[in-house]
Amino acid sequence: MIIKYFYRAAWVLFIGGGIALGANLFAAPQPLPRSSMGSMGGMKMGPIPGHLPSAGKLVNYHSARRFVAAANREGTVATHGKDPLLTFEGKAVRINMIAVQPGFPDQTFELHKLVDPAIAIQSGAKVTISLLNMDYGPGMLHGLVIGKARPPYHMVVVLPVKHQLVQMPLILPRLKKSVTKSHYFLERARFTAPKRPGTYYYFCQMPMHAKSGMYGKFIIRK
Ligand SMILES: [Cu+2]
Repeated sequence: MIIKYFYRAAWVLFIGGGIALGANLFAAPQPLPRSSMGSMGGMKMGPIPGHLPSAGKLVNYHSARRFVAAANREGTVATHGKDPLLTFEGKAVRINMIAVQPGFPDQTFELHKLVDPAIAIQSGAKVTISLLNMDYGPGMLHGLVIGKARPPYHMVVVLPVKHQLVQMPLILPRLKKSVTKSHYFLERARFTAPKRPGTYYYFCQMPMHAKSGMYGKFIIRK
C-alpha cells in the first residue's frame, strides 16, 4: 500500500516536473519593448558579452514575405568555382538576408533562394543590409557580422573580428510556431565597402552557429 502511494507520488513529481520544464523550454519569447533593447528580456539564458540581442523591428507575415520576395529578386547568380556566387552591381546595394527561412536547413542564411551563398559587391559600394530572423524556439537568436574572420570558427567568435565591416545585433526568434500567424524581428544596418578588393566572411555570432555552418563568403570586387 505504502509502496503504491510512493510510486504514485513519484509519478506526480516526475510528470509535474516534466511539464514545468517543457513549458519553460517551449515558452515563446514575448515581444520586448524597445526600451529593453540590449537586455536578455524573457530569454532564459545568461548574457553573452558582445552578443547582446536587439528586439529590432517587428513585422507581420505579409511583410516578411515581401522581404523574402525582394531577397529572391535582387542580385545576379553566377558560379564561383563550383559554388553559386550572388553578385550585387552598382555603388548602392541593398541586401536582404534571412536567418533560417522555414523549409531551409537550421543554422543557415538564405537569400535569392540560396543557402549561405558567396556574395560579391563592388569596392566602395554603399550597402544597406537587412536581416530577418524567421527561426523559431528559445535560443534561436541570429545576428550577422562581416569581417576577415575565416572558418573554421570556434564555439564563440570573439567580437569585433579583424577588419569588421558591420555587426548586426542578435535578433529574437519569431513569436509563434505558426509561420503565417507569426510576427518576425528585422534589423537593418548600413556600411561602406572598403576601397580595396578582398575576401571577407559573413557569419552569425550566436555561440555555435558559425561553427555549425552559419556563414558565407563576402567578396569585395574592383
Ligand atoms: Cu545564428
